[in-house]
Amino acid sequence: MEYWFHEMHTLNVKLGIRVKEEIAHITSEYQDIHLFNTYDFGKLLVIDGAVQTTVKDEFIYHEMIVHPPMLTHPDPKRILIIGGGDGGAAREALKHNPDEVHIVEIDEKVVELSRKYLPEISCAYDDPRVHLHIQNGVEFIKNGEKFDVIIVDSTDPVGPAAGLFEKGFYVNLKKVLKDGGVISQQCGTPFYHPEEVCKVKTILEKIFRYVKIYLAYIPTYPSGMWSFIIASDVPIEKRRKVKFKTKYYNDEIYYSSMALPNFIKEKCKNYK
Ligand code: AG3
Repeated sequence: MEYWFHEMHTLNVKLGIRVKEEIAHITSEYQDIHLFNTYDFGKLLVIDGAVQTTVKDEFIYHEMIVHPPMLTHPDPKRILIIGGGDGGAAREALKHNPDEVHIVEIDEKVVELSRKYLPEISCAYDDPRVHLHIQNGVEFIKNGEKFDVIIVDSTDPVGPAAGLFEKGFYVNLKKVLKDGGVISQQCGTPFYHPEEVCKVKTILEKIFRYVKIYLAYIPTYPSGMWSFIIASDVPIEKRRKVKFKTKYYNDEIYYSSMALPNFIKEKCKNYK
């Protein structure tokens, strides 16, 4: 019998990925987590029915959520990742030779499962510079420790991650950013939900001097068109070149990913 994983992208559109086997299924305190082995995308991590990452296309998301903010900062040494329990963002951040990378993940089951079954993504945990905090990100940043770059690698803005898309969170985030600090966050699909990224942009513009939306193409996410946002009080410029091998990111992509189609620009212009 053929076995397919489906994610509903809208009420009338769904993505199907043919599955070889289910590796694990855990209902944690916060969410429902599945790990599948699939034919075309390798291992697939699903939370509450939404694709989080696959071994085949995770490089696009993880390189793009990490390298633009890291290369905007002149010398990022202390990095905070909020969410990102699979370790993929930390793996990319380590390539910039920071002193410390702190991961604040609310759900220890995501970490356990990723460490056990997704070593190609979670390998960052073996590095002594990586520190894991099992805690709610909203609470963690109230402790006042400061960082050069903060990356918000969360699930969709519903359920446990909803608080990571609200003004109060961003105000506190800025308080724990050192001078010249830079933040990035994943902001959903601008094809189906341009209002989500425009909302975050509007909030961030009240808090930071420079804010830019940027895009990447992620085959297993709704519509394939994905948005991220970068914000800082220093101009958003590429201050260094990458010194390591990348599979998606390159120096041209730093700027080209920030070139937006008109439907997003217009949505954001009219967003109140
Ligand atoms: N976090 C963002 C996943 C959002 C996908 N949404 C969806 N499929 N509806 C990914 C975490 C990877 N470290």
